[in-house]
Amino acid sequence: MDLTDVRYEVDDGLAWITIDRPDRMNAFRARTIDELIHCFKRAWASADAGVVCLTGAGDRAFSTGGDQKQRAETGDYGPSETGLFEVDYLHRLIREIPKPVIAAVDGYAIGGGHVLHVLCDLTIAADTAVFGQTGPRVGSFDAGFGTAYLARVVGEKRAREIWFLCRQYDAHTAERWGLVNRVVPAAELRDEVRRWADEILALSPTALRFLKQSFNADSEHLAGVGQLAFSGLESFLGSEEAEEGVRAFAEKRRPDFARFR
Ligand code: S0N
Repeated sequence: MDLTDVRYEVDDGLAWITIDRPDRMNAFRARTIDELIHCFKRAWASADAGVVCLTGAGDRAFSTGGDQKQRAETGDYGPSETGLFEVDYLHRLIREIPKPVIAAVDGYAIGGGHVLHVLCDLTIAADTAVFGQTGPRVGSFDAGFGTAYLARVVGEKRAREIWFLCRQYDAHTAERWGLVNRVVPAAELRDEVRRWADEILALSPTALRFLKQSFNADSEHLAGVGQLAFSGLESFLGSEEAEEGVRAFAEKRRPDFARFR
């Protein structure tokens, strides 16, 4: 597959998967999701890769979720290989790849980008990282792993706060809440990931595979909730209410949802 939106490199056992759309703050379109799926499968199949790191190009964003400019232009996330927008499949793949996945977050992990880091096994953040969900502001939601699994990570009250207020949280708050494993100065992010990967690479891959699958089994039913939520989202996205969120973002104004109460 020709990669335009994502970079894939393997360095001494560590596969770096980098969302490479810095001009869109590493927001993803349908093609980006196709490429991410391809790269995760490649890392899964590769005996050269024992650990995967998902990150974003540049220092402004890990990922800011679905590409809202694309959505404003075409009403969807653009063309994909199959015609499907397979973000829910990508979520499953990050969980199912039987190798530890580390998110390296510099800058914004927002919206669907935040969900991606939450689903990674571990998160290492730069001290400049910013976390949050925006769905209810831009007319979308991710009510599968994005809500219920998040609540397992940070607790119900905090997960509901994150979604119901759409605030942004700094890296130290995220660390205190258990949303990230470690915060380091931005310049040290890649070296820190390398150190964690090297520790993992010294361990039994089969034991790690069983452990990851065991952790997953306990929350696997959330995949069904996710499917239900994506069906709901598909119906919601064409609505006037969702459109108001997209238009407001494109027009750089606050959305007015009052008439939909
Ligand atoms: C990240 C934010 C907070 C940064 O704010 P800041 O620093 O003030 O910079 P801006 O001037 O706002 O941004 C700089 C430039 O980058 C562009 N940009 C930023 N984010 C996006 C984006 N997501 N898509 C496209 N462009 C983006 C800005 O437009 C700006 O460009 P210029 O310079 O040309 O004006 C702030 O930018 C922000 O809040 N961004 C939006 C974050 C957001 O709402 N993301 C989407 C949330 N929803 C999802 O991710 C859900 C997607 C999904 O999972 C899904 C799955 C299945 C089916 C449907 C969906 C769905 O929900 O649609």
